[in-house]
Amino acid sequence: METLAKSIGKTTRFFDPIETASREAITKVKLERLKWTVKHAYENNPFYRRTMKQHGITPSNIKTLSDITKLPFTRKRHLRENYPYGMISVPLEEIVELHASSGTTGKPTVVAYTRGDLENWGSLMARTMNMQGVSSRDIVYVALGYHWFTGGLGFHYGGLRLGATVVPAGTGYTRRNITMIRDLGATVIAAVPNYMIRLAEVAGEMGVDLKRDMEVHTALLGAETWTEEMRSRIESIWGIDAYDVYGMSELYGPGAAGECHVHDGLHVWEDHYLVEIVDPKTGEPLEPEERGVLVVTPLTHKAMPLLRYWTNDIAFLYDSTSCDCGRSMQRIGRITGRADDMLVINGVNVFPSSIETVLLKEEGVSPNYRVIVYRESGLDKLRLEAEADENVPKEKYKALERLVQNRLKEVLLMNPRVEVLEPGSIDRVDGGKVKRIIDLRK
Ligand code: DLL
Repeated sequence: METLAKSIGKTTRFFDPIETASREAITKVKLERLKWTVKHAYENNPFYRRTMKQHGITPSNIKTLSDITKLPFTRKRHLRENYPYGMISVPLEEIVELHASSGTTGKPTVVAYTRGDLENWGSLMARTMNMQGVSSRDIVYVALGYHWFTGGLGFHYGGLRLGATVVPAGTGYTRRNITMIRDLGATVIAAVPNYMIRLAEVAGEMGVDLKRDMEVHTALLGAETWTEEMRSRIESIWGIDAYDVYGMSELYGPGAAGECHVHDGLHVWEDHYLVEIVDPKTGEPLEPEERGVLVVTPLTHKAMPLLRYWTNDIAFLYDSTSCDCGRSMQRIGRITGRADDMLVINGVNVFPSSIETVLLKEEGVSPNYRVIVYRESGLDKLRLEAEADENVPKEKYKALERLVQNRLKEVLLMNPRVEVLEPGSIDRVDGGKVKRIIDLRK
């Protein structure tokens, strides 16, 4: 994995030859590794051995890639039930790093890495970042959490592997971050999309001009749902390219998939991850281009193999595996939400991302918003609260409310209440994920 293929300009430079391998070669690697993973889980993990026995399956039943559907799904609750070390499939002394989710909705989920796992993760992140135009000449400013969260260390390891200069900034201290991004001449920022907007707001307050005073050319963004409209906004405020990076702690962290410069879907690193899209209700496989739950089987995880992990993220698989960037790895559409984020409002399915798309089409409204759903006289009602941009005078708020309301009406097939608020009125977690949905019907 380590060899940097010949450099022939940004768009055709590959970190690993497998990125452009033939479909036959990719399928061969996937099948070999799938067999290894199932055997490893069966032989070294009591939870998987028990589950597979209950389903009457042994590793020898996995002969083709489609045999994977014989295996049951692994869900987050299985990780919680086996807290803290029950999913680990190597002796504890082989574990060199542990992370855990914050555990706000139950016990935390612990994820573990052997030294080999960390090397794979670093290589996959290097591959992703290289695809997104990062090189050894860059100064990568990592404005993501470094503690339990995998975001900070994921970009850190990837940057180191590329030979870039990595700044482990973390989140918080936003004014200091602006000063350091400027003074160090950082060229790449890794962050949560919303934090790029926050940084821009604070830079404005400090009189720092993002285009004149900064060297940043690229932002590597992920960890929460974001839209094309959010990308356009970030790109135009900063004058940079913004790339989508997908991952989750259970899949090492960031770096399971990412966008190339074509910005049309995210390439999945198929030699390390086998992905399926299934119906959220029945679990049956869906066709390409059909939206459903992303289910992932990591193919090289040693410390914590997972079989058919139900990510709960909603995406679709592209029909074609050819891309203008030259990579032959399959693509998924950007994540549009989590299966449990989907709101059913008077029988209509609505994702927060479709609300964001409408909202950000309007000049003057910021991406700081939240949606409150409640019930009145037996009917579902929706209130959208969104902050105005800094430069919008208060007299304009009412007109903005009407504009957004009219547009939302068409998407939601109902009449929402819209409130435009002063900048800074909605609580946010600095650099963290924002709670966009408040469902008072539950
Ligand atoms: O968020 C890892 C990560 C860090 C990915 C930085 C990308 C960049 P978790 O905290 O375990 O890990 O959260 C994983 O975040 O199941 C998705 O719901 C969401 N998510 C991650 N990347 C994206 C993305 C990290 N690019 C959960 N688009 C996942 C939309 C994303 N949602």
